[in-house]
Amino acid sequence: MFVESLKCIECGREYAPNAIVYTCEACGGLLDVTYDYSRLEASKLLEIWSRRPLSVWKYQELLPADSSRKVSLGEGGTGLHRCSRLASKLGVKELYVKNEGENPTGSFKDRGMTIGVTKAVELGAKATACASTGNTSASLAAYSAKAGLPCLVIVPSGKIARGKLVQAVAHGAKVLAIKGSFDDALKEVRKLCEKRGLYLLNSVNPFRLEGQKTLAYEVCEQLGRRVPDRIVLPVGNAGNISAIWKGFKELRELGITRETPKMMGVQAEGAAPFAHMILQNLDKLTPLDKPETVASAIRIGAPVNWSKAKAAVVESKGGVTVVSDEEIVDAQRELARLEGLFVEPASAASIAGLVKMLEQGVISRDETIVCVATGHGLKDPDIVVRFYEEPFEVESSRVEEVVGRVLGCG
Ligand code: AN7
Repeated sequence: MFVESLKCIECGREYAPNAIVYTCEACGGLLDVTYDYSRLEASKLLEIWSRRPLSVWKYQELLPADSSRKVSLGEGGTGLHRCSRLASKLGVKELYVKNEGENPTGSFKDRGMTIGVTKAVELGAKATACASTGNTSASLAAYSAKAGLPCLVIVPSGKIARGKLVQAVAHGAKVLAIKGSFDDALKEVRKLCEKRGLYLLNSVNPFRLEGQKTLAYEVCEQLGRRVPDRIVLPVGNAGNISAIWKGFKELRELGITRETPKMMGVQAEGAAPFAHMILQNLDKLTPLDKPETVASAIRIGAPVNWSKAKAAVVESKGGVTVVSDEEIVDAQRELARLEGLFVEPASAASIAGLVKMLEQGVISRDETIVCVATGHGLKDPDIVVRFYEEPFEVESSRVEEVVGRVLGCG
């Protein structure tokens, strides 16, 4: 492994890579995993990688966990789908969707959890824990089961999608539903982890984000060692945008690519503290007390990774936008019906955000654009039932007549 340390992004203090520490003990800043890139040679890496299938662990030289002990369910290697029908509707030249719903538990979280839970095993953790808007808990529950570790998840009561809750229960996690928001749940679980020695696997855990950065390597490879002009993705706790940006920066640092994409974050109207900070050019994030959106995965008022994500947007010369719930559901339906990709509402925010930024002239139509669809549509079936049209109920004797009337093909 080529890991050097865990380094505070605020004050620069360093910690040993095997320390159980989530934020800087001196200043409270977020930690980043650092590597000795000088010992890595691009041509050698490319040669080794060319012999391995597309997956998170393909890139083990740039990961902080021991691949010989990996806790894996076959994560990563998701499709990068060229979306020609949607592109022509939007008048865009080259549009792709990276479909993270193809991961083992149906979201991008699996990229992080395979590394995070492998690390938990390496560090001798007795149990894992997280707070969650749904997908983190589903993923952590599955990887903890695979590792044989007990898992505790705390979710905001009544506020997470059914499919996700069902996954956490199915994999045997202890699920506590607290009265409060995701942000309240995260506060509680952080305290518990400090006191009881549970291993925390929210995205404040620097190891988890290392797994998530592999999306950048995959996109580059799937485009034939090309870098897109833009990456568009939903922002909740702001870990994923930070992780993916790191991945692209590393490829440039290693001399594998020359360019980096502009990172474009999308938030929902009722839960947009990060977007507002960027749009108003503020130095600090002001948390939102009661976030609300149909996209329950990103119903987050106090994104813990805001400072990393701010750097991602600023350094990449990217941007942010805000979309309404209606725009999110419309985008979800469009993607499902034009491209055969059924994604959950938070993921559809990336498409809704693209539409908005094209209208605003922030993104131009001749760019190569990758939207990240972070989770599978089946995670949240209730949204479809609520917002889409009902199926027709009909007596069997009247099927032909009704089909003729409804479909106009009688
Ligand atoms: C589908 O599961 O925070 O900006 O606790 O499930 O990295 O937080 C989920 C987040 C986007 C936002 N899309 O990513 C959780 C949780 C989907 C998500 C996000 C989430 P970050």
